[in-house]
Amino acid sequence: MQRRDFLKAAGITAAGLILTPSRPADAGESPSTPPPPTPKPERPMPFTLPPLPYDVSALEPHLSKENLELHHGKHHNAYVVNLNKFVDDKKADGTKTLEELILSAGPGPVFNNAAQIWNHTFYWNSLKPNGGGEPTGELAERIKRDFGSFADFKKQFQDAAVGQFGSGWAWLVVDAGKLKVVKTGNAELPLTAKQTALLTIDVWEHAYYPTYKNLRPKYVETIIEKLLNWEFAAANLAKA
Ligand code: MN3
Repeated sequence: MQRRDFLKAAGITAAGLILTPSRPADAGESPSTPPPPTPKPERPMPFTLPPLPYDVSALEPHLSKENLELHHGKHHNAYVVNLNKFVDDKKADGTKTLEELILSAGPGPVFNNAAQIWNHTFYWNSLKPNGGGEPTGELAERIKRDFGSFADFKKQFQDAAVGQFGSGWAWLVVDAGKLKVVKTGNAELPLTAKQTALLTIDVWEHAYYPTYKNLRPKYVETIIEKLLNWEFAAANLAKA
């Protein structure tokens, strides 16, 4: 039998040969030589931290680079690490989408971490450098129809964000065809109330303390005037 035929018959492929760990020629077989570690089977991480949609310093001076490094790199990432740990421990189903997990988990740590991943990704997209101002087109008309004026919307959004007691979120949503401002506590989100989110502001203290310390009203006003991404809101409205 030719060597090539033998390898074929034995089911050994060229790739298989390459993957076989090689040992140094002088490793010998002495009993003191530890066996090569058995590699852990590769398990893909079902949930990943989406990158920021802009540079980490792109929202300065309104939100500092340090603020975003902490908020995205530490807080948002921690929710991803936690949820993957729950999947590893068989406490969460890693084959589900984030939305499916949020809707099926029930109150508790799996819901909290899944929802916070979703909320933060939505928050980063709700902001953009040189944002703010007023929306145009369909969204502008719907705001006028459902709030009276942009100024009335702005006041409601501001009041919700400033008035949320403790940690939570302020949202512009579509609820049964009507635009509304709502606020949610902790990790709660419009999805569970069958509302479609258009924009959000994170009012957990970690969102603004590095830049604004305790001045939540100043943070909220700055977000609305300088950073809101109305194109993102319009795209969400189109899908609602
Ligand atoms: Mn946050």
